[in-house]
Amino acid sequence: MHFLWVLVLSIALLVLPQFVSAKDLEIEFTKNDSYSIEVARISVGDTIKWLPKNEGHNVEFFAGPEISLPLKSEMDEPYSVVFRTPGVYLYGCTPHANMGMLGLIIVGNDLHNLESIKQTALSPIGQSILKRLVRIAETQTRSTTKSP
Ligand SMILES: [Cu+2]
Repeated sequence: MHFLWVLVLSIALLVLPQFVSAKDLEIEFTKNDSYSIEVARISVGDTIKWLPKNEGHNVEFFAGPEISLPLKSEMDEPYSVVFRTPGVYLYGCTPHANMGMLGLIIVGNDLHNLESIKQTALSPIGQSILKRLVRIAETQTRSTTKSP
Protein backbone atom coordinates (compact mmCIF):
# COMPACT_ATOMS: atom_id res chain seq x y z
CA MET A 1 0.00 0.00 0.00
CA HIS A 2 2.80 2.39 0.95
CA PHE A 3 4.59 1.55 -2.27
CA LEU A 4 1.46 2.39 -4.27
CA TRP A 5 1.18 5.83 -2.70
CA VAL A 6 4.82 6.58 -3.47
CA LEU A 7 4.21 5.50 -7.04
CA VAL A 8 1.08 7.68 -7.38
CA LEU A 9 2.85 10.69 -5.85
CA SER A 10 5.87 10.26 -8.09
CA ILE A 11 3.71 10.19 -11.19
CA ALA A 12 1.73 13.21 -9.96
CA LEU A 13 4.92 15.20 -9.40
CA LEU A 14 6.13 14.34 -12.90
CA VAL A 15 2.85 15.28 -14.58
CA LEU A 16 1.66 18.24 -12.48
CA PRO A 17 4.26 20.90 -13.42
CA GLN A 18 3.09 20.78 -17.05
CA PHE A 19 -0.37 21.85 -15.94
CA VAL A 20 0.76 24.24 -13.25
CA SER A 21 3.39 26.03 -15.35
CA ALA A 22 0.89 27.80 -17.66
CA LYS A 23 -0.86 30.32 -15.44
CA ASP A 24 -3.67 32.83 -15.74
CA LEU A 25 -3.25 36.39 -14.52
CA GLU A 26 -6.35 38.55 -14.13
CA ILE A 27 -6.23 42.31 -14.69
CA GLU A 28 -9.27 44.47 -13.99
CA PHE A 29 -10.36 47.80 -15.46
CA THR A 30 -10.54 50.04 -12.39
CA LYS A 31 -12.88 52.95 -11.71
CA ASN A 32 -9.83 55.26 -11.77
CA ASP A 33 -9.34 54.66 -15.52
CA SER A 34 -6.39 52.36 -14.99
CA TYR A 35 -5.51 48.67 -15.05
CA SER A 36 -5.38 46.89 -11.69
CA ILE A 37 -1.90 45.56 -12.55
CA GLU A 38 0.13 48.11 -14.52
CA VAL A 39 3.30 46.08 -14.87
CA ALA A 40 2.54 42.38 -15.22
CA ARG A 41 5.23 39.73 -15.21
CA ILE A 42 4.37 36.37 -16.72
CA SER A 43 6.09 33.30 -18.11
CA VAL A 44 6.05 32.27 -21.78
CA GLY A 45 2.76 30.47 -22.45
CA ASP A 46 0.85 32.22 -19.66
CA THR A 47 -2.54 33.83 -20.25
CA ILE A 48 -3.67 37.30 -19.21
CA LYS A 49 -7.40 37.84 -18.71
CA TRP A 50 -8.74 41.39 -18.64
CA LEU A 51 -11.99 41.74 -16.72
CA PRO A 52 -14.37 44.66 -17.46
CA LYS A 53 -15.09 45.48 -13.81
CA ASN A 54 -15.73 49.11 -14.78
CA GLU A 55 -17.33 50.47 -17.96
CA GLY A 56 -15.80 52.31 -20.86
CA HIS A 57 -12.49 50.50 -21.28
CA ASN A 58 -10.74 47.99 -23.51
CA VAL A 59 -7.28 46.70 -24.46
CA GLU A 60 -5.31 47.84 -27.51
CA PHE A 61 -1.69 46.81 -28.13
CA PHE A 62 0.76 49.52 -29.23
CA ALA A 63 4.10 47.71 -29.26
CA GLY A 64 5.64 44.33 -28.56
CA PRO A 65 8.41 41.88 -29.47
CA GLU A 66 6.56 40.53 -32.53
CA ILE A 67 5.25 42.19 -35.69
CA SER A 68 1.73 40.82 -35.32
CA LEU A 69 0.38 42.09 -32.03
CA PRO A 70 -2.76 40.73 -30.34
CA LEU A 71 -6.00 42.19 -31.69
CA LYS A 72 -7.74 45.15 -30.10
CA SER A 73 -10.49 44.06 -27.70
CA GLU A 74 -14.11 45.21 -27.77
CA MET A 75 -15.15 47.86 -25.26
CA ASP A 76 -16.47 46.46 -21.95
CA GLU A 77 -15.78 42.86 -22.97
CA PRO A 78 -13.66 40.29 -21.18
CA TYR A 79 -10.50 39.58 -23.14
CA SER A 80 -7.74 37.05 -22.87
CA VAL A 81 -4.41 36.59 -24.63
CA VAL A 82 -1.83 33.80 -24.44
CA PHE A 83 1.70 35.23 -24.64
CA ARG A 84 4.17 32.95 -26.44
CA THR A 85 6.92 35.43 -27.41
CA PRO A 86 9.37 36.67 -24.74
CA GLY A 87 9.71 40.43 -24.46
CA VAL A 88 7.83 43.54 -23.39
CA TYR A 89 4.34 44.46 -24.59
CA LEU A 90 2.78 47.91 -24.24
CA TYR A 91 -0.99 48.25 -24.35
CA GLY A 92 -3.59 50.77 -23.36
CA CYS A 93 -7.26 51.61 -23.39
CA THR A 94 -8.27 53.09 -26.77
CA PRO A 95 -10.12 56.13 -25.34
CA HIS A 96 -7.89 56.61 -22.28
CA ALA A 97 -4.34 55.71 -23.34
CA ASN A 98 -3.48 59.36 -23.87
CA MET A 99 -4.68 60.04 -20.32
CA GLY A 100 -2.29 57.38 -19.05
CA MET A 101 -4.41 54.20 -18.99
CA LEU A 102 -1.48 52.01 -20.01
CA GLY A 103 -0.01 48.68 -19.06
CA LEU A 104 3.20 46.74 -19.61
CA ILE A 105 3.52 42.98 -19.83
CA ILE A 106 6.94 41.40 -19.40
CA VAL A 107 7.00 37.89 -20.80
CA GLY A 108 9.76 35.54 -19.72
CA ASN A 109 11.70 38.20 -17.78
CA ASP A 110 12.93 39.49 -21.16
CA LEU A 111 13.53 43.25 -21.69
CA HIS A 112 15.29 43.02 -25.09
CA ASN A 113 12.81 45.35 -26.85
CA LEU A 114 12.37 47.84 -24.00
CA GLU A 115 14.17 50.60 -25.95
CA SER A 116 11.67 50.37 -28.82
CA ILE A 117 8.80 50.34 -26.28
CA LYS A 118 10.15 53.67 -24.94
CA GLN A 119 9.91 55.17 -28.47
CA THR A 120 6.16 54.54 -28.76
CA ALA A 121 4.33 57.72 -29.80
CA LEU A 122 2.07 58.85 -26.96
CA SER A 123 0.65 62.08 -25.57
CA PRO A 124 2.81 63.94 -23.00
CA ILE A 125 0.75 62.42 -20.16
CA GLY A 126 0.98 58.98 -21.74
CA GLN A 127 4.76 59.39 -22.07
CA SER A 128 5.21 60.29 -18.42
CA ILE A 129 3.09 57.31 -17.32
CA LEU A 130 5.08 55.05 -19.65
CA LYS A 131 8.34 56.35 -18.14
CA ARG A 132 7.09 55.37 -14.68
CA LEU A 133 6.04 51.90 -15.85
CA VAL A 134 9.38 51.36 -17.63
CA ARG A 135 11.23 52.32 -14.44
CA ILE A 136 9.19 49.74 -12.48
CA ALA A 137 9.89 47.13 -15.18
CA GLU A 138 13.64 47.84 -15.14
CA THR A 139 14.12 47.80 -11.37
CA GLN A 140 11.93 44.81 -10.59
CA THR A 141 12.99 42.67 -13.53
CA ARG A 142 16.74 43.24 -13.08
CA SER A 143 16.58 42.42 -9.39
CA THR A 144 14.99 39.05 -10.13
CA THR A 145 17.27 38.20 -13.07
CA LYS A 146 19.89 35.63 -12.21
CA SER A 147 23.40 36.61 -13.22
CA PRO A 148 24.94 34.16 -15.73
CU1 LIG B 1 -10.33 53.28 -20.58
